[in-house]
Amino acid sequence: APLSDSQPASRAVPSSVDVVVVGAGFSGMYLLHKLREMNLSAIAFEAGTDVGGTWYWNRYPGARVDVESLAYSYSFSEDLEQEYEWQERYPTQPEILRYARHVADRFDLRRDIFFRTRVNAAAYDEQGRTWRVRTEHGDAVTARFLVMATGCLSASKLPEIPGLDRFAGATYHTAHWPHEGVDFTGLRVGIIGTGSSGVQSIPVIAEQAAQLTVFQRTPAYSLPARNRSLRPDEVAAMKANYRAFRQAQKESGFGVPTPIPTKSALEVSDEERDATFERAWESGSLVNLLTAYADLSIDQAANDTAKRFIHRKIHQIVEDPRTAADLCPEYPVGTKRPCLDTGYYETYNRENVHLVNLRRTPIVEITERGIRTSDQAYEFDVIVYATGFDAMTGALTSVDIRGRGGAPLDEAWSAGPRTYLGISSAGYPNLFMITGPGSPSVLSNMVVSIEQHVDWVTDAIAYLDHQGLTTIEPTQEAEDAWVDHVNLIADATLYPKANSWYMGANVPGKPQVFMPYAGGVGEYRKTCDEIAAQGYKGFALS
Ligand code: N01
Repeated sequence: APLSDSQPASRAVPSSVDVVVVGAGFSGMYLLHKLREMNLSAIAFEAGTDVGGTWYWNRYPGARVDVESLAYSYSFSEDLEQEYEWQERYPTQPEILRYARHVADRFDLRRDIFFRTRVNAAAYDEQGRTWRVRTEHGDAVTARFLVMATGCLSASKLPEIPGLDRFAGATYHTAHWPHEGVDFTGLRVGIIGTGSSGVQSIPVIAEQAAQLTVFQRTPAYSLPARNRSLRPDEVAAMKANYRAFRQAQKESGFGVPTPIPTKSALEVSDEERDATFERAWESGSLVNLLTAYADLSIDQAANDTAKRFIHRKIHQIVEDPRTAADLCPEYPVGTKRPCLDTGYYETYNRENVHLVNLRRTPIVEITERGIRTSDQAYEFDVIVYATGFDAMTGALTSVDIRGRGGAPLDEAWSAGPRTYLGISSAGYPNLFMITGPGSPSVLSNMVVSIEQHVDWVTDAIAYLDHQGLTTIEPTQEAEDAWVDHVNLIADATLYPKANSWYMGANVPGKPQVFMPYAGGVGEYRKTCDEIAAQGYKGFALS
């Protein structure tokens, strides 16, 4: 049955609370639950009409998670963990949204969430030591703490192409998909973008559309997901072993337990390496590929072995050699987010699907009837934009956040985001970000990173209250040192070698810095725990 949306909150926005949470995705929901358990008053504002965040907005056909359901789920409630029944290895967007809605019902979260309400502005009041938060509806609320649970991939982005609003047909962005779905039957469809959203939706749209033309600027590395229904025996085994599994997640590099590789890709024979890559390819797990050898993410020659393996796969699957060549990426494997697909490369063997390589023939403009490249005019009934997000910072800087002295956050971050631990920023006392830039976030199983941040932030608030303190703010020195540390780790990897959204490269004018922390979830957690244990070292408390 189609999911119906939540009703708008019937009560008025309170004038003051302990904590304002912005966003009711996986972060905001767990935060609300946790804060209530601490007997703090908290409300959340959510732009959507229901909970779920990413899984509320991204309803494009074929949308799935690329971390297994039994791992991509909350660990904070053992009852939830034991009782919830996942259906698929890699669940679809509707299945994950159903889970989010189940969590909201189970913990009665909706009564403190104001849906259809975007936060416009938040200003720190130095005298009162509070945040004044304003919504698009003109409501204002004062809070001791402000937590931005706004997600890393939530500020969607249209391409900078002339004529965008000239097109007479229908247009859709993958992150703003109509709730009732789109029927492409018999239509001529153009899609721009071949990141994860494009790679997942292209095979599904191709099955419906009369013709599908894919406009590709940069090809993606994609592995077959090998999705399937979960077997009762594997679910039972996981449920019997969940505590140990969760612990292993916390200590792992990506929030997904995998053996730590010790060998170099260059020290083994070609046969052995091919066999290893083949097992990863067959396993349907990105992490298995990225951790197949110890040096894939740091050594170009090692990485080239994985690149050649995937190129070979693409050429084996895609029948037209020119299309196959166009689908082969040149940047190092893993330096842009790799994709997990269901029948992606195979889709290019369909008669009704055509690939346009924008490196050869760039888009010149969108016209009333379609898309014009440097060598051809294409006519469409529908254009789909799978063009991604202003990642990691977009959702934060689009709110007018003012810290000490009225300093706007987007100005403080004009040369790239500056945080301590990806959780807080100097000049912005009592403001926390969940999975902010400078934390592992997008390089990890998001749910693991979300839970860690929510636990850390709520512990910090409890600590302050227990000590009779009111404010927490990173020192400039601690923040500078953390930014240096994040850069140092990134520079030891191949990540900066690709024009990725990790680098801000997809947004014209955005400063090019590698935003997430690449040192791994386990290491990062240890650092955060040590800092807390030392009385929040690097933070000024008062
Ligand atoms: O966005 P993207 P996405 N002209 O930025 C192209 C997560 N996610 O929504 O690479 C032409 O990756 C752009 O080209 P280029 C996951 O973390 C996960 O697909 O900039 N093309 C690129 O091909 C993912 O990484 C899942 O050269 C233009 C595409 O549009 C992240 O979200 C599923 C263009 C954008 O790709 C974002 O994924 C979906 C222009 N002007 C998303 N501008 C899972 O499976 C942009 N492009 C879990």
